[in-house]
Amino acid sequence: MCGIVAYIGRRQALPILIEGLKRLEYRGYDSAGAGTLSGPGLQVVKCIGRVAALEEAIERKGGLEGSVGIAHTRWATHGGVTDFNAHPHRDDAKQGHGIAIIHNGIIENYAALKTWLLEKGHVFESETDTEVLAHLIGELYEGDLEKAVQSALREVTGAYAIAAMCAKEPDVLVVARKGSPLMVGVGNGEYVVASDASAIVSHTTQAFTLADYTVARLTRESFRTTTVDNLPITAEVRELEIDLQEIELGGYDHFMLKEIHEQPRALRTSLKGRIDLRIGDVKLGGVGDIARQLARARRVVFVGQGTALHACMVGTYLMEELAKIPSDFDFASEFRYRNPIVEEGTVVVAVSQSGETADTLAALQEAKSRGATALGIVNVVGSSISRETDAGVYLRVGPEIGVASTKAFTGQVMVAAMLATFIGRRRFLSPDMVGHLLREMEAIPEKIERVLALNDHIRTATAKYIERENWLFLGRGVNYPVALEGALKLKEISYIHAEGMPAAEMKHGPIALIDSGMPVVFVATKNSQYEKVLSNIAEVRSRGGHVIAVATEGDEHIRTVAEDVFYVPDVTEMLQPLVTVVPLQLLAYHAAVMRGKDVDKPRNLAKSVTVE
Ligand code: UD2
Ligand code: GLU
Ligand code: MG
Repeated sequence: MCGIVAYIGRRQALPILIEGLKRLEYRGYDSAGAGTLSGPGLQVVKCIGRVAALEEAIERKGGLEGSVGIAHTRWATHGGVTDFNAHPHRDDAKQGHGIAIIHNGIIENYAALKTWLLEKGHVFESETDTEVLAHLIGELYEGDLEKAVQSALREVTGAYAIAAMCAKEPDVLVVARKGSPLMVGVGNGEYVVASDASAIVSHTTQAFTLADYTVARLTRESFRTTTVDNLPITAEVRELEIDLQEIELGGYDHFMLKEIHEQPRALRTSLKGRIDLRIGDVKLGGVGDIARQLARARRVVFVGQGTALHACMVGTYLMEELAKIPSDFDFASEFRYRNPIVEEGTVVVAVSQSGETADTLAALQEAKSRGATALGIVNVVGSSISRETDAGVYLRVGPEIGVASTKAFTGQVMVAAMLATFIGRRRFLSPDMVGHLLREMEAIPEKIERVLALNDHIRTATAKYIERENWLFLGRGVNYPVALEGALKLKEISYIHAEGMPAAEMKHGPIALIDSGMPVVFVATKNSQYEKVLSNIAEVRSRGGHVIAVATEGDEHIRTVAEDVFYVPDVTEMLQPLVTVVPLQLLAYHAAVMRGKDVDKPRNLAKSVTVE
């Protein structure tokens, strides 16, 4: 991480690079830089801060000329956030060949390589692993950039997406990847390379994704792809499926707000063609071929991180309740390193919006190597996780730009619900029960629309507590992950301290935190645990906490015990997270806006976490 844009063509590169970086801004970063090749040779400008700061720095230097260029947003892993550590990095300022590279990812063996290069007399300007790779390419350069990149990458372990250019070969751009995402847009006499499609679609909708260990050599006229061992491989150019409207704000103040409001439409698209009320069944093209294998599964393990982990947790409730298969969830980062037990009949489901989450990808690979059936619940088509899985189901919720995940969460829960119903139908669920579930699923988008209508009410209620630095979010059963998600949303964008937990757990310690006026958010909808939640509410009230409740429409009693109530339509218990999470998304959004925070680009966070 975090963002790469590169261009070779007949136009001036700079405006295309800057526009691309802005499209990738949502991924989160701490510094930015750009370089171009032109008459005077290689020029590089880089600095910490926003892309806007980079634009100013470039202006001060009198611009960047040339129709070949590379640009980068950095999310520092090796070396602090400084101008020197920003990319592009050069092979060697004094004795180099005029090579410059940008890199996303981590070169794990950079220290050994650096020692070797230092012995050869190389002088480094930064503390990054990336500069080591730049010098290595320079060291191995014998007049052919493509060959030098291939040779260097054969020496490297870790993850990378890179773009490289060389003043001695002003009409060539070389890009490569292993582990970190990279895509090449194929235009007319030009190529636009980027970490994801959002920086490409305004130029061309034809593109190919690089497979791991692939190097692409691009000139204005043509391209070729090879492995790092220089074996030719074919790249499949296909039509990109996103349109520009999906990645623009369209009148909303922030992508997060736009994406919260997109949920009804996104879920309709996700459901489309996948549920069949007529025959009472779910049709999941992505897992049709292994339906029998899934029906015989002995255990399902969901793995993910962050918001996706919360969707995993809901997934276990759904899978046990609807498919009656013992299910667990785990942080992918924990699963992969704890020598996980994978037995005959274990299905591992990797959940990730981007499909690039490094820990989730690695957990999946670990599970596969131990014989698990690997499924993916992923948004980005063609992403690393979707390619590593045996089968899976795409969310189809459209690109998610806001760093705080919203529509991907509801998309993941909806897909998990469809998957559990699909498997359940092949085990114990009768067509009638399935029919009931499918009608409930179909009604969800309209119910979310009703929750969205509460926007102003939620803003007003949030304003009352905006000075508060500590919040609790409590829920039970299938709404317990929703409490965790509500707390995560609040902390990640407003930097308010919030904790989520099962409502009953409060008594085992956290209740000590409750003092007069502390906001405590309960998911208190009508379901099998409603009465229990009411008791927990009473416990909070008697200690002076302010109760904010997400409750079922028509529940008048709740008004007598909660300061603020956000009413959501009645939904069958197992699907409640799809509506109960929405008021909590809006609450977090308004809290962040009121506190003057940068909602779409929260500090220290990245959209797609491609490092461990
Ligand atoms: C597929 C097409 C859709 C339409 C439809 C017609 C794609 C992406 N989708 O949708 O455009 O033509 O068929 O029936 O072309 N997969 C994984 N891992 C994952 C996610 C998906 O392996 O994490 C595989 C999945 O097993 C399937 C393919 O990707 O082979 C497409 O998955 P999907 O969920 O889009 O499938 P479907 O049938 O809804
Ligand atoms: N590891 C490199 C660095 O720290 C690249 C980080 C990134 O992917 O932005 O500079
Ligand atoms: Mg996240």
